[in-house]
Amino acid sequence: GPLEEMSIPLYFGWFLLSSVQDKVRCTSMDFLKTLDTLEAFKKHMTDFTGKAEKEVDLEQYFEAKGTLHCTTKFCNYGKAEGAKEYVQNPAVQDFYGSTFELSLSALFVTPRTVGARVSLTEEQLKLWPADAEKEAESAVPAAASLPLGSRAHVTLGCAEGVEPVQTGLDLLQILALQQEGQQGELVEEMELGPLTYYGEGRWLLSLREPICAPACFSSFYK
Ligand code: ACK
Repeated sequence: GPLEEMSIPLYFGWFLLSSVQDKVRCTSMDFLKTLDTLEAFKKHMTDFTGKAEKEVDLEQYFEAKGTLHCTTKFCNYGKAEGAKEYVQNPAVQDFYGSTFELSLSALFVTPRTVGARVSLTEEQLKLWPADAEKEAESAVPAAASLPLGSRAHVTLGCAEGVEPVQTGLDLLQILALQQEGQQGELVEEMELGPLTYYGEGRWLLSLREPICAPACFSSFYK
């Protein structure tokens, strides 16, 4: 009935504790600030601006999207496929309200989004829907053949007019290229790790030391 549907949230996910939110935002801002000064980035600036002469200020280009979190299941108040089944998953019930340590293993930037890749542990994967990657197939055809958890990310910002659901799709696209054997172009060793360019404005910074982010498994209603 309708009451039952109302108790299902917009989404479930891990919500980064506030202390680490600031750290992650700072790291991401520093990365964007450095990236847009690099000659290699300037060379591919038209990926972002569409025009050769125009400069881009990446810190202004993306807007933040609320509290930092890693979505596990987008439920849309019960209207999304598999939402009711997800709520009934014993792991979801058992772990609701528990704190986890997420490992942020890379930062990525595209003309649409900036985000952090989350590398999930076996335990964390118990909260990951089996079809999360497959659901992205219409946008990223190779998505279904990527390992479970590949889509896990924290959205750090979106370009004007871009919805945050795009961040996970951008990540899947980069991982699909890697899986196809595209190594990307190693641009340089940054302080935080190697920076790789995958064409079409797609940049990936692998963190030499992943950021450990304590996060609470919970849900969001608007
Ligand atoms: O940045 P995100 O992971 O992308 O967090 C937000 C959150 O749910 C609230 O909008 C994500 N989201 C939105 N629509 C979908 C969808 N169809 N599939 C998966 N995640 C989604 C969005």
